[in-house]
Amino acid sequence: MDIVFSPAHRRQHGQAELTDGRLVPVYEHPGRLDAVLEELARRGFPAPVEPEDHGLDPLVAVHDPAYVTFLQCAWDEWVAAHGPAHDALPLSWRAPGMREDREPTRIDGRLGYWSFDAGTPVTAGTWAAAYSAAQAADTARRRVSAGARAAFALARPPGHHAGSRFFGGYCFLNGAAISAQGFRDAGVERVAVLDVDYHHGNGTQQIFAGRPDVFTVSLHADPSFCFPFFLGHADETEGGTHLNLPLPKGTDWPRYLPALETALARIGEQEPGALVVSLGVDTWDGDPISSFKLQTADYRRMARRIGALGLPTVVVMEGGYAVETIGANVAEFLEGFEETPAAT
Ligand code: SP5
Ligand code: ZN
Repeated sequence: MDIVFSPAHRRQHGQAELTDGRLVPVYEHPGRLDAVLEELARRGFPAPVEPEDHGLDPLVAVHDPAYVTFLQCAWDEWVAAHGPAHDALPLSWRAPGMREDREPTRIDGRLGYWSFDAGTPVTAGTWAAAYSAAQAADTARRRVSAGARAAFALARPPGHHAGSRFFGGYCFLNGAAISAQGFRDAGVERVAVLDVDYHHGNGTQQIFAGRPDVFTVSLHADPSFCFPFFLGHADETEGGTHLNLPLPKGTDWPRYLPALETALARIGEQEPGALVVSLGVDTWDGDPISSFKLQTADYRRMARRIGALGLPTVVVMEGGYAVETIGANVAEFLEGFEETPAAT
């Protein structure tokens, strides 16, 4: 499997996020990807390739150009207002009854206008890193469009919480959505996105809501008790173009598998021409911010089933915060996928 990786991911290294009423060191940090890279090399995966640079076009195919411009400028605006010592974090958002049609001019207000949480620091390198991750997802998709069975965008910051007009949940640009839209623009009539990250893929759901050409599915911790809290319930079907499979605290493989089978059956019914997988391994038993109980060997089982669809597939890295096992969990997934043949 082709692996697309850019060292520019290291430029996103936030200082702190707001968790449990405290500022704590960020969970989403460069060491995550470096651990995956090391484990893949140890297991003999081919050396990764760097992303091609296709400019802003793949980004603005799924994100509002005004949002993309904001991301490019946010750090400089923050430094002009507050200096560079601390990361930029939003602290105020609009609620129902407040104005959505007036974008604030001051950076503090603009951060809230274009985001939905306080856990996603904007840093000096955020744009460079998020841009490289978006290009990695796009390059992986181009490899598959050119005939590869599958490709893996080993990229960060992750993307599935980022919507057409907002960042949050450690995400700025939605690589999975960029891949899916890329398949569409390359002529694939129907694309499916399968999101197996522990958290609901609210950005991906929002970007493709109501689009019969992109069927989106997310398996995740029930938003009744888990971030992102305000989307991801089973009754959100977006006119039949989306499926949410919320799962309870402590879900283990025997309880995860039936939901995965449901997701795969629904995807199969759509007869898509390509698949994008949002691969979060924060479903692992022992992840520091999650509650599921998947074991390392379960990722091989998961990937065998996903691969059995036989579809041209882009896998995009999302969450997974247990640095000691993130590499093994991803490697098991990729090896399991590679055991499956392409459909003929
Ligand atoms: C891509 C992805 O996985 N994003 C996840 C964003 C989750 N942000 C909220 C984290 C809340 C962490 N609470 C940890 C409690 C530990 N005591
Ligand atoms: Zn997650």
